[in-house]
Amino acid sequence: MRSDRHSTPYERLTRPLIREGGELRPASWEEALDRAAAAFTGSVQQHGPNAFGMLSCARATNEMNYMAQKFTRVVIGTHNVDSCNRTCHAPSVAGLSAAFGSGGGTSSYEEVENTDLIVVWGGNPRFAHPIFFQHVLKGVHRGARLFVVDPRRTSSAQWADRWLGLNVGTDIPLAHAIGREIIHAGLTNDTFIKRATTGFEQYREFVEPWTLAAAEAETGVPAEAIRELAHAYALAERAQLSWTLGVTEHHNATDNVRALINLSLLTGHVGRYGSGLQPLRGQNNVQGGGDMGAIPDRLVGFQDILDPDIRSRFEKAWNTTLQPNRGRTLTQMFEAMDEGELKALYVIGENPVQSEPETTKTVRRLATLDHLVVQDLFLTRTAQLADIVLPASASWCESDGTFTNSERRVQLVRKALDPPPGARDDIAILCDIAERMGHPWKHPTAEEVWDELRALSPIHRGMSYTRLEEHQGIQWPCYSEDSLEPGYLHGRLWSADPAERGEPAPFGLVGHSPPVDLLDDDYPFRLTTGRRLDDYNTGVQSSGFSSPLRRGETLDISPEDAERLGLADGETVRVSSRRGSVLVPVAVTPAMRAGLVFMTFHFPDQVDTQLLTIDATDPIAGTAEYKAAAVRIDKVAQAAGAAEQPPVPASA
Ligand SMILES: Nc1nc2c(c(=O)[nH]1)N[C@H]1C(S)=C(S)[C@@H](COP(=O)(O)OP(=O)(O)OC[C@H]3O[C@@H](n4cnc5c(=O)[nH]c(N)nc54)[C@H](O)[C@@H]3O)O[C@H]1N2
Ligand SMILES: Nc1nc2c(c(=O)[nH]1)N[C@H]1C(S)=C(S)[C@@H](COP(=O)(O)OP(=O)(O)OC[C@H]3O[C@@H](n4cnc5c(=O)[nH]c(N)nc54)[C@H](O)[C@@H]3O)O[C@H]1N2
Ligand SMILES: [Mo]
Repeated sequence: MRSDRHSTPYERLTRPLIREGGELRPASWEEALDRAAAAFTGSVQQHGPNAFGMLSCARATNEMNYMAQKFTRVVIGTHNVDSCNRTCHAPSVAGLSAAFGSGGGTSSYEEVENTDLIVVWGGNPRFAHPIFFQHVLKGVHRGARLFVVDPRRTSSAQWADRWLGLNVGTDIPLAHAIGREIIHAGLTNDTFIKRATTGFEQYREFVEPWTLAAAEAETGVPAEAIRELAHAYALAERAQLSWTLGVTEHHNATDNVRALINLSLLTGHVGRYGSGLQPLRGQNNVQGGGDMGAIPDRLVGFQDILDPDIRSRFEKAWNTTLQPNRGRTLTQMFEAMDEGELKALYVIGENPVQSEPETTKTVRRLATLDHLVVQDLFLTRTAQLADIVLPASASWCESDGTFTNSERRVQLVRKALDPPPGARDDIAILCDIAERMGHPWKHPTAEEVWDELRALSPIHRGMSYTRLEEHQGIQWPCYSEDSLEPGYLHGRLWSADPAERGEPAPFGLVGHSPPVDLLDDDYPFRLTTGRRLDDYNTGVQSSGFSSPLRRGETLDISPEDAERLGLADGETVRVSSRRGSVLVPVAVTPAMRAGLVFMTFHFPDQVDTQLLTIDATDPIAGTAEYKAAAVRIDKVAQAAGAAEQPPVPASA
């Protein structure tokens, strides 16, 4: 591995660490596990189980996530378990659940190749979901039209028939205008609306103010382009609508998701082969983590914690008593630290110091804990603040288990490498702590864990390891070992038989609410944050190599703005929000529209982007508005070395 000057490679952790006299020092496994168990036991005795929080790893296997939530619910006795699903697609799950009763994406990838229209809304799959994007391109080669809705002219947008470059945070006006246009042009699917939905009349009235002209004024998208997308979507025989964080990382994200779902209800583009809704999940197993119950309101297989019958089944299986209430989300755990109500946090494979908005606030909150235990591959910024650090193996290559992708397909992963000496399997670590806390869990194999959980989860019941291998992955639901369901969900909505059709899907009446961090004369630029191809999230797993495309962090800015501010490519500027300020070189690129700037959150040693972001959160899902900060840009004296930056690629 070569190192570039923006990021140092992280060394794999091979020994547990314990904080003593303010410093982390190496410790034996025995000592570290004893300490962790004593810390949690003491905390529960002193403050009760609800002062404990678990962040479970969305990169780790289903089996590990099942064990992490079982540890939280059985060994500790609380439902305070969550993951980075909260920072990305919790609003998709909430919105889809409100409409259809379950939170999964409705179609399989293959359908994208066999559809007539693909809408990629607020996502850049060319960079962030390259496998999905291969399916999109196959669809395009077979004649599907591709529309991309994104404030930036992204790399994905460059493959599109049409790019709708909207202002950040104006997705609801755009969706409502599309809906209104479909209604006014008489292109609704009336049979579907009548049979499978409720609230259409109210929706029709609700979107009436969003004329094409009104939407153009608010969104910046020309009326003609809105009209074109409306007609293309409604007239397509089959259509796929896919969205990601441009829709969900907002203070009103669940509303955004509802506004998009409305369009599928108007046209009947859901519940049929080739037509559906696809929120592309972020981490390799964030879908699975939620499915496993590593969320505060559901048990494995999306079973509601508030349902007494479901709880009693689990109480019997686990020989425990479960609280009859929901636990805290990740967002609520951090808020609870402010009140002194969360005292112990066990973080397995998450790096909140760098992934949460407003770093200074996050660090201040973590400092209120009595115990912070971090189990990771590397000494992350979060681990550096821990009292106990436990070195884990990397599940995607060093352990057996299963992952679940965005099309709900469960796939086996097999151990390909031995972990470095000293690192241990996540499940084994959890069991070793559980044992010290009076729950003598032997080290189960991944398959034993899987068989335990599928006995408890109807949607996973039919997926034995043997079958998963045989079919090269199986999509949920899979109710029995001799059946396979179709790859798309909600086919029931099309049934002529009301009993079979079940609950209709309600239209969501969601109003427009602009980003919380308002633009004004002092903070006139809209900063949106996201991803680049070479850079993975907080950088822990993708630091320390150089590539011709990689120039470290940059503030991407439009040629118009660069000229107006007199900025040359590579020149360092000071970027300030109402919360903090950083120095960063600019990259002038035509992918950006005037008034809009972009950064990742990948190079904290060079630029700590999270000093700028705002922790305004969606009230339903708890997701932060990472996609919309207001910033100012000031010229500073040229920083040494900044002019030597390689030229920026022309796409984003
Ligand atoms: N290479 C790479 N791949 C990754 C990751 C990575 O770090 N690197 N991370 C993974 C994870 S955890 C996730 S969740 C996914 C995320 O995948 P994506 O959501 O595709 O990635 P982002 O770049 O965060 O955001 C997508 C787009 O939202 C647009 N956007 C910003 N504001 C708005 C808005 O108001 N409206 C609309 N319509 N669009 C807006 C941005 O311009 C951006 O192009 O990627 C996964 N894949
Ligand atoms: N400004 C801004 N901030 C954002 C976002 C944004 O778009 N803009 N996006 C948000 C999103 S979508 C996400 S998902 C979060 C991501 O935020 P995090 O999940 O906090 O960040 P990652 O870098 O993905 O952290 C992954 C950690 O998991 C560890 N790990 C990997 N595999 C394993 C394993 O098998 N076992 C164990 N024990 N550890 C493992 C890695 O070493 C690494 O430290 O960031 C959020 N923050
Ligand atoms: Mo994510």
